[in-house]
Amino acid sequence: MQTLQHTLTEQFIEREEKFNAHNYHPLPVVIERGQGVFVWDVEGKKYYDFLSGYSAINQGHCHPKIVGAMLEQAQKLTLISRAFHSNLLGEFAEYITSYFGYDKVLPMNTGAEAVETALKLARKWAYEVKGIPENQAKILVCNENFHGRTINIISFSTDPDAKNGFGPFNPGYEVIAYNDTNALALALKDPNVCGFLVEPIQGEAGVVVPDEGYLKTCFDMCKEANVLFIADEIQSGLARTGKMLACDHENVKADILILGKALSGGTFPVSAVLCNDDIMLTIKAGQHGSTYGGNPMACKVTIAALQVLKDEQMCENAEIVGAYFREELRTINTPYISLVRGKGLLNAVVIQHSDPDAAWRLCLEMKEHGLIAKPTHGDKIRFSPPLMITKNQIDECVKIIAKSLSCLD
Ligand code: IF1
Repeated sequence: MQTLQHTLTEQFIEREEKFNAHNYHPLPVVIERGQGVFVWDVEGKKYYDFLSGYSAINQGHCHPKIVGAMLEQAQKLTLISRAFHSNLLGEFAEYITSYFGYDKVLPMNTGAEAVETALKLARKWAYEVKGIPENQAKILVCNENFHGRTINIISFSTDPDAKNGFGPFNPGYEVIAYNDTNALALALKDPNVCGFLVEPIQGEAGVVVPDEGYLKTCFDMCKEANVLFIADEIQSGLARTGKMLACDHENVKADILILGKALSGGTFPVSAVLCNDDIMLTIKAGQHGSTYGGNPMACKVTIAALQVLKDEQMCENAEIVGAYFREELRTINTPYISLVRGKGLLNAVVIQHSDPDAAWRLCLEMKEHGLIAKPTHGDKIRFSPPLMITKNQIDECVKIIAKSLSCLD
């Protein structure tokens, strides 16, 4: 019978593939419910979620305080647009600016939109404050970056999959090597450079942690050159790496801070750009915006999501449990893990095997044992569970990972 009748999972996947674009290659698991560190598939099987919606679910699935804030506001007012004021935008703006220590915030929705906003701010600042000649501003970015998927952002991507076939591309960017202060020093010689956009830890590249001191040195060099240090903390921020921001590990306060993902605890798209008045006030009425940016639900949900990070000490837990997790991973006796790296609960392992599909096969096997994770760049697997995961749960997860590795024998 099983050969004729499709499983429930197969039915869901078939329908999705028939009607939805094929712009992803997901693991064959169909999730219908989540709570905290766990999700359940349509067959009722329970899993540890080791992707956390690419770090949007730092606070865990369906956090009652975040969902509660959303439901309460959804029954009152969802959207009014920025054509009018809402009673919540000021409260949100005061809360988030004092939380991160900036004069102003500009709310958007997706991460890519927030990155675009930061780039626009840097250019406006270049012309109005720094005095760069019109249309000459240049922004430095890093090799192997990931900042989103708009045509402008992929214009400076170095990933052929993300970029190829979508030209023509936008000018105004220069790609330099990541984790290389000499490359930055050289590029900063151009007086038309106005900004340096950087991920404190490169996520998509496979959780690449730069050398200690890199961010601080870059920041100081940017200051010296009167260039804005722009931190994309969309993935690395909001307690993920054991500090509220990954830049906090080096006491760097970015000139422009970009946040997204976990800002809404995975409920719906909320992003934001923070900076001081000398930069933010270069954008005037009518020069930038978004229909949903700063909507009342986003305001309420974001305050709740940020509050949960502090109330539940998620930085501390990510730091302690993350270090424990890497230690335990390194004790696994296997020839197939060549490297364990990361910070806090943003981690990855590099799989070493003659089969180029080994990381994918391992993810399939872990799924069978109740843990879902996804390979990136072929041979790396990202391990980034929700931030309230406990040491006991980590013990169980490390057992699952260790047991699953035998599928590669
Ligand atoms: C996809 C990665 C994660 C980001 C940083 C901006 C954005 C992202 C540092 C854009 C988004 C996501 C998007 C998702 C895969 C993904 C990802 F593997 F590509 F790198 F998280 F690890 N800056 N990252 O990581 O935010 O517009 O998506 O809200 O595009 O497939 P967005």
